[in-house]
This record gives sequence, C-alpha cells and structure tokens, in this order.
Amino acid sequence: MGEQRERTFIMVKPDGVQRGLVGTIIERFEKKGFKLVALKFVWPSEELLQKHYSDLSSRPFFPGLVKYMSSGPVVPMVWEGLNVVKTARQMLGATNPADSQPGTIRGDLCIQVGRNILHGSDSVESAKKEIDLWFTEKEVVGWTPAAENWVYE
Ligand code: IDP
Ligand code: MG
Repeated sequence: MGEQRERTFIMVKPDGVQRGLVGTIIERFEKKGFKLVALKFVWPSEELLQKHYSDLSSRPFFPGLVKYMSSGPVVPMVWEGLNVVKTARQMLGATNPADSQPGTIRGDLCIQVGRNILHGSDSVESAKKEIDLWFTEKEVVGWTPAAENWVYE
C-alpha cells in the first residue's frame, strides 16, 4: 500500500490555462487511475518560479522561462499513485514537443519547447521539494477513492 502513496507535482503552465486545456490535462491523470490530492489556481510570482526552476538558473533560456511562467495563472496539482513520478513523466512526453511521442500530452497538444503546457517532477526527491514549495501540508488531502480496489489488485 505504501508504494501507492508516491506523489508527484504536476502543473498546468500559463499557456495550458490560456488555451483551455486544464480540464483535458486533469482528465488524463484521472482516467489513468491516479488520485488527485491537491490542486489550486494561482498567478505565481517571479520569485516563486525562480525557486521552482533554480536548477536551471544558469541556462540561457532561464529569464524567458521565468517570464513565460509568470505571465498568467497556473494550476499546480499533486497526484498520487504507484510509480506516479515516472509514469507521469511518460504521460507528459519529452520536454521538447517536437520529440514527444503522439499519444503523450505534449505530443498531442503542443508544438514548441517554450510553450509545452505542463510541468511534471523528474524524481521522487524533486517531487517532494516542489510539493513543499507550492503547497502547505494542510492543502494536501489524504483520502480513499471509492474505486481504489478496482484500480489496484
Ligand atoms: P521538463 O519540464 O521536461 O522537466 P526541463 O529541462 O526541466 O524540462 O526544463 C524546464 C522547462 O524549461 C521546460 O519544460 C521548458 O518549458 C523550458 N525549457 C527547457 N529547455 C528549453 C529551451 O531550450 N528553450 C526554451 N525553453 C526551454
Ligand atoms: Mg524539469
């Protein structure tokens, strides 16, 4: 059961919100069988995004990335389930949508790396950091879906 409680941080980026893709993106994770445990709608500050992307601060695209990410509201979420970090990354597709396989979220719904509509944690460790950065402990809700025994054997 403990393995099913792995968590990842997924965020619809400003272009995903502006293009009306919030529902579509949530639906992909819901239909897969993962459990939503936190969600909000916020217009993030540049300061928060600089922290979120601190690993990329030396990259030439960093200023543009922070500007893009702070250009409008985003939808940060926490999803829970067995191997959710790795599986969610596979569901997202490659960072550059030009390389994302058809059938992945990015592969189906976007075209350029600078407008790739959503974020997903790349490891269990970064998921923990990102969840703590975007949510308080109280905002992450533990619950048991009625269908849990039909998703897991
Ligand atoms: P990831 O989002 O798939 O984890 P990262 O390498 O962590 O990819 O990069 C974070 C975000 O920075 C990407 O999702 C994308 O929005 C942006 N990004 C990455 N590489 C480039 C680039 O070469 N040009 C513009 N934006 C980039
Ligand atoms: Mg990343």
